[in-house]
Amino acid sequence: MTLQLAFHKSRRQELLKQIDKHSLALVFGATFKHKSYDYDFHLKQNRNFFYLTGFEEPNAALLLAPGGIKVSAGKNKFKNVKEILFVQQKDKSREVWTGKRLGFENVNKELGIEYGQVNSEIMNFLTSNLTPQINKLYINIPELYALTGEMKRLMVDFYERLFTLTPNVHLIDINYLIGKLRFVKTGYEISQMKRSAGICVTAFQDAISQIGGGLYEYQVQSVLEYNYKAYGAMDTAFNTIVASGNNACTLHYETNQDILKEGDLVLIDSGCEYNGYNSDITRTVPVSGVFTKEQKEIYQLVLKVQKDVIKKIKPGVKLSYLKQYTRDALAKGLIALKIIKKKEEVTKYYMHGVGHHLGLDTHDAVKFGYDEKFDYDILKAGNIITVEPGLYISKDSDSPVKYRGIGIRIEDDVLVTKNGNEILTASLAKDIADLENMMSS
Ligand SMILES: [Mn+2]
Repeated sequence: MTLQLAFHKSRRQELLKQIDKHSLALVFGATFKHKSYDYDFHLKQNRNFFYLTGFEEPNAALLLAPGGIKVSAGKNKFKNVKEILFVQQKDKSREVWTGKRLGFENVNKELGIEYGQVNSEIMNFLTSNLTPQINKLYINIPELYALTGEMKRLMVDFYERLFTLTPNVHLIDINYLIGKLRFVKTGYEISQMKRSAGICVTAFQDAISQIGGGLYEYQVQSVLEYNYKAYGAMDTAFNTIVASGNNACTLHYETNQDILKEGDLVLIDSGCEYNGYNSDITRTVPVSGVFTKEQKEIYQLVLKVQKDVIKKIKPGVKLSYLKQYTRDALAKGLIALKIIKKKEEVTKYYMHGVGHHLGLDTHDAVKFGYDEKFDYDILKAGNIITVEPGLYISKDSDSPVKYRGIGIRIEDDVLVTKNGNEILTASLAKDIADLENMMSS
């Protein structure tokens, strides 16, 4: 069994431990989403389903049964299994158009999942195994209601059955439990995240070294995304942001249609997805290759806060503390530069948190909260988070005129280790002198 398949198996085993013995758990994979006329968006496998299976085909579902399910094991023979993967029927004529299908016969051999069945059998299995002894049913409920195509048709009866089921069975959303597992990354996951971060760094180095006045924002984007693919990342982690000048003050600017102007800064926030795992980097650099005095002042403030926050990261530290620290430190700096008078005004120029968990999702779907009553506020070894303070002084703001139109964010990906942390994106320059060198060569 490959490292990756062993990882997915270990995740199923962990989840089986977390759910009630008298329960069934059903996790749906992704189905196609319509884009226009007769074509769909590129299929994005559901992240929780991927976490448990590594299987990339649409129209699949995983059934977990801690108490076991009796399945056929050849002529007049039966066995008990805890994992069944339902997959698309093999179909030679469809496969000519849409590619090879694994087929239920190959599920065990190819994925290491105990038992495979064709997806049209889901309702049969549910009906015969939802016995009176089963009192909990775990489902990824949002995905159940977002099903399309053949899976929707297969599950229509189930929607109606829920009316008569729910008085007897606790219906529980399983995404919460999987999110708990995803909070701490395994060794295998950390190795994938490092690879993803490495590709992202290489792409940024190439893009930054090509920046100059007259380029369009989308051309910078294309250098990044070319490199992602060229180095084996299958996808972008999210829509790439290349925001020059005042555009940087729109936090999720992603139209990328403007031209880079000498004298402006350009903020680049982008990431790739390598084998399912995401990186997320932001760098802000001068279009001309040299920072102006005012740009330097704001940049140094953001950079110092970013470095100080990273120094504080170790197990036991609260994310809410890091967020508060960032806000206070940026406020202090803005007061010193006479951009604000009172600490509370910092939210005019800094309106987001300091970071987020990162993994199979860019804003990783793990149990998460800045509220101190959540345990998940406390960082643990194996967490991977971003650290991304920023300041956005829009043209329309009432700051001193010389600072208007400056938007800066600096973001790195950080692994929490036993004794501190490791910056996965450390090899990408962020000090002013290093960036200016990189852009002049
Ligand atoms: Mn981010």
